Parts: sequence; C-alpha cells; structure tokens
Amino acid sequence: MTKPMPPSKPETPAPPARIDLANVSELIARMRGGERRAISAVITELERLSAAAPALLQALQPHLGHALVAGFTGPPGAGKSTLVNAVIENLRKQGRTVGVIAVDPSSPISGGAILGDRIRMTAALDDDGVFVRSLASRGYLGGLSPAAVRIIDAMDGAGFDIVLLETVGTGQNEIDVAEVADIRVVISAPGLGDDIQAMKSGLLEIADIMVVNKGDRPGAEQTMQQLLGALSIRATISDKVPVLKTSALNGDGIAELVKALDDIGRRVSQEPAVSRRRRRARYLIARAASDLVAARIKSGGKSSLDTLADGVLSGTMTPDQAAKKVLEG
Ligand SMILES: Nc1nc2c(ncn2[C@@H]2O[C@H](COP(=O)(O)OP(=O)(O)O)[C@@H](O)[C@H]2O)c(=O)[nH]1
Ligand SMILES: [Mg+2]
Repeated sequence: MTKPMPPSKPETPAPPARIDLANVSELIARMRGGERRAISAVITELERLSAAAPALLQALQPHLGHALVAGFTGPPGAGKSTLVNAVIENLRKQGRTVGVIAVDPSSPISGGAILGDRIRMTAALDDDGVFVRSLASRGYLGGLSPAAVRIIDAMDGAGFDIVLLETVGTGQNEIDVAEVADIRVVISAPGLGDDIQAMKSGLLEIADIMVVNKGDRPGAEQTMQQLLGALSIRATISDKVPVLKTSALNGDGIAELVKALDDIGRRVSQEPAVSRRRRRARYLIARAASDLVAARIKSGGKSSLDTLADGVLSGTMTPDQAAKKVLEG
C-alpha cells in the first residue's frame, strides 16, 4: 500500500480589490470611453486577479472579440520592441488604436528589460490611441503568464483595434504565443549567432510571418537565405509564410509587415471571435492543470514520490498507475 498524498493546500484567497465593486459597470464605461486611468485600473485588477476580477470579466464579456492579437516573438536583442514601436507608428498613422503587452521573462531582480521596452516604445508616449503594459512573467519561467491573457481581454474590452504581444521566444514561450495570439510574427536578425539555430527548430513551426529585422545590417541577406532555406524544407508551410526584411530603425519594410498582418488578420477575422477566445481559454485551463499537477507532485513531498517510485521499481505498479495516484491527490 502506498501512503496517500496529503491534500493539496487550499487556494489562496484573491487579493482585495482596489476599485469600488459597486461601480464596475461605470468603470467599464469609462474605460470604453478611453479614460486611461480606468483602462489602467481594469488591467491592474485583472493582472492581480483581485476580488474584482470575476465581476470585471463578466462586465467585459459583451465587448470582447473585436481586437486582433498579434504576437511578436524571437530571441532577445532581435529588435522586437523597436519593431513593435515602428508598427505602432504605422498603425497610428492609419488611425487605428493599439494595445501593447510586453512580457519580460527575466526575474523580478533583473527587471531592467521592462524599462528598456518602455524606452523603445516611444510611439506610445502622449498618445491616447496607444496603451502599453509591461508584464513580468514571474513564476512562469519561460512561459507566458496567464495574466497576459486577461490583459488581452481588458485591452480588447477597452476597444483597441489590435493588441501587440511581445514575448521572448525561449522554449515554452513560443508554444504559448502560438496558443494565445491570432497572428504569430517570428523575428530574427543577423548577428544573433546560435539563437538563429535555436529559433529555426521551434519558432518556424508556429510562424505566420517571419521577419528578419536589422535589414540595414550586414548579414541580413544571409539570414534571409538561411530562413528561406529552412522554410523550403517544410514544403507545407513555405508557400504560406511570408519572409520579410525590416529595419525597425529606418522604417524599411514596416509597411509591408503591417500589410502582411492585415492580410492574415482578414483571414483570422472570418473565424468567429468566440472560437479565438475559446482557444485562449483552453490554453489557460491546460496551463492551470499542469501547474496543479506540478504543485501536487511538490506538495506530495519526496517521501510519497519515493514510495510510488519503490512501487514502480518493484513492479507492483506501473508508472502510469503511479501517475494516477499522484493526480488523485
Ligand atoms: N541596426 C539596427 N538595430 C536595431 C534594429 N532594431 C532594433 N535595433 C537595436 O537592437 C537592440 C535591441 O533592440 P530591442 O528592440 O530592445 O530588442 P528586443 O530584445 O528583441 O526587444 C537595440 O539597441 C536596438 O536599437 C534595426 O532594425 N537595425
Ligand atoms: Mg524587448
């Protein structure tokens, strides 16, 4: 007989709301009217998953499904933030409103990158048509914080036309972006060395658009050729995925990138908004489930796992049966 796993610890209560719960619909109305303080307050409550979050999410429901979500991912230093800034400028010239979520995967200790993103996104300064929120992915090393999905809803509910989601493409993150974004832009650049190799393996699979940024730098053409070569091996996707050369610094190729976003956006918009949002909800559930499993294994402690391991070693139980015991808690 194996020792039963201790019950998983009770869920921590939601942090208290900083807004007046009696005024949720008024707050949503102010947010939809473009009041920045209201947008910021709603985003903050949803990011914290405070006691106000359920009421806010419910009040947002009728207003969701308008925004197109474009994920920008790639290795650090490829120029994602600079490129996002250039795309914002282009979209703003067309009068379209933009929400930006910059997810920084670094630990809270090395949070400097967040400031860096803010500095590069100068297009967002003093413009009511742009709202930028930086988000540390604390506790989700290499993954996308579920808070990002709630912030997407807040920005969508606020009425922004397009939400740009910047994430560093490392491991789990790239898969998460594939689940969460409607359009996936994968960014590389010359001079990133091994990162390009790593990127080829994971990121090519999920790209709707490939971008070689820093097109003003030597080696850009070679990087283009490398990517085209890698894509041509995957014949099924090579004819669908545009490979674009941009310079976020001097603006070359930005109009073409926005056009490619729009082309794919039109296709995506034919899918009912609810199924795009359902995909994000599925991601949240899968993510929460794997977090629960991880927590349960941890809370079970080494001794219970050791007991199960002994059972597997002695042949009284298969690894599958042991795993089921872990899940049963
Ligand atoms: N030459 C050149 N440098 C760029 C370009 N885009 C970004 N950079 C520079 O590359 C560095 C990293 O940019 P950043 O946007 O922070 O990259 P991220 O880490 O991918 O977000 C910065 O010094 C940028 O000024 C570009 O198109 N050409
Ligand atoms: Mg950045």
